Amino acid sequence: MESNGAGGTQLILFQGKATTGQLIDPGTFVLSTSGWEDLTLMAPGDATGDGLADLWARDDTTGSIYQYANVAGHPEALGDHSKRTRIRTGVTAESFPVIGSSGDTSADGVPDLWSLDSRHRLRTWNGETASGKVTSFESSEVMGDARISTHHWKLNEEPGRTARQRPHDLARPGRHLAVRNVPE
Ligand SMILES: [Ca+2]
Repeated sequence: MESNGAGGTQLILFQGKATTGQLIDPGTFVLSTSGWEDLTLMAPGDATGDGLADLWARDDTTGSIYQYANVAGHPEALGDHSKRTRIRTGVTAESFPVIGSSGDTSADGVPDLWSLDSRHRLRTWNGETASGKVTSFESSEVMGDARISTHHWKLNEEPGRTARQRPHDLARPGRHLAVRNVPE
């Protein structure tokens, strides 16, 4: 998304070039020349079952989330406001300041949505499909609270004891840390 030079915003596509790994091949496409103000863009991957990457956009004020379905050979469909479909309501920027999609995070093959809400909790919404296309989401689930650590070391135990926190909880799976309080 960038300024369109007339006080608005336009949507740009950077194409990847397989031989160099660079994102410009041979240039950029303007997919849509206006109407991208106040939208947060998300990349869910393929949300419509045709193998092409689609686009989601959240209207930060109303909280509606729209799906812009890609069309083979016509990437400008990703910027066509007239053909977008609304797949969620009520996810406003005020209540859900940070929002995004990392594709399918629930391992059912359907892309999902995540957010850090205004109370700093990580929430996810599992995508739901009709005829192979995302049309809605399940109710959100709270996955964690960014303000509270899930593990901590107890530093007030008696000397010579192993820490009560099992070491592998804090290390990578399969790695064991030999952590003991130092005897006096
Ligand atoms: Ca999913």
